[in-house]
Amino acid sequence: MVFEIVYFDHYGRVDLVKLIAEVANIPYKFVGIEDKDWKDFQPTTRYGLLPFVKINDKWTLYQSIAISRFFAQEGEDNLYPSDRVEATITEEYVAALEDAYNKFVYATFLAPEDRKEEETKRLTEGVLRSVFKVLNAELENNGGYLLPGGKLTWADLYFVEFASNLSYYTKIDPVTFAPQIPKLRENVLKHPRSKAYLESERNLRKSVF
Ligand SMILES: N[C@@H](CCC(=O)N[C@@H](CS)C(=O)NCC(=O)O)C(=O)O
Repeated sequence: MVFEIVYFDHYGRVDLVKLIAEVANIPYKFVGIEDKDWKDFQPTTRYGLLPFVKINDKWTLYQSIAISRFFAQEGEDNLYPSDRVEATITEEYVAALEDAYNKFVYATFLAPEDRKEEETKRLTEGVLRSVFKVLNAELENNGGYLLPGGKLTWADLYFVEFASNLSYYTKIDPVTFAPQIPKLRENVLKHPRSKAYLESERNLRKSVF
């Protein structure tokens, strides 16, 4: 079964989904929609937003976090912990990252031009600072992983991918907010499938981090 991941034909929010699919060894095909085709394509989507994944003929799954969780649960290497407490802790971290990610999207892409600077300041002095501080402390305690025991989870992949989105789309340096991010990146690169993907043409960021 090859899952079809549909997003715009560039780097962005879907890259967490792709990274998890790669690390979890989920077979997928990426379909990139060109910006010029979006107006006609949008009404065919459930929420008017991308990404989505065609799971099978009957089921198309939307929402990047739901897709990421599904792939982490379905695939190899226990990216979604089987222990209920550990899984719930990763849910907390993913939800906290999502709070910050949504504010990053607003400040960077959606806010009116004349408010972007102020919204970016609100982001960096508010939720980004507080969430990255908490997660940085966990990385520090756990040798560059969010959970104890050297276990890579979907929450680590979200953190590393969000940091890359910040570096790619803004002037914000995520490492100033979470100095342990280089250690996390090192750990992510220790996973052979993650390294192979990040160095491949399939990585539309075209740089490892
Ligand atoms: N909560 C959704 C958000 C999806 C979303 O905002 N997608 C943006 C691209 S990153 C989009 O489709 N924008 C097109 C538009 O607003 O017309 C998810 O995580 O999948």
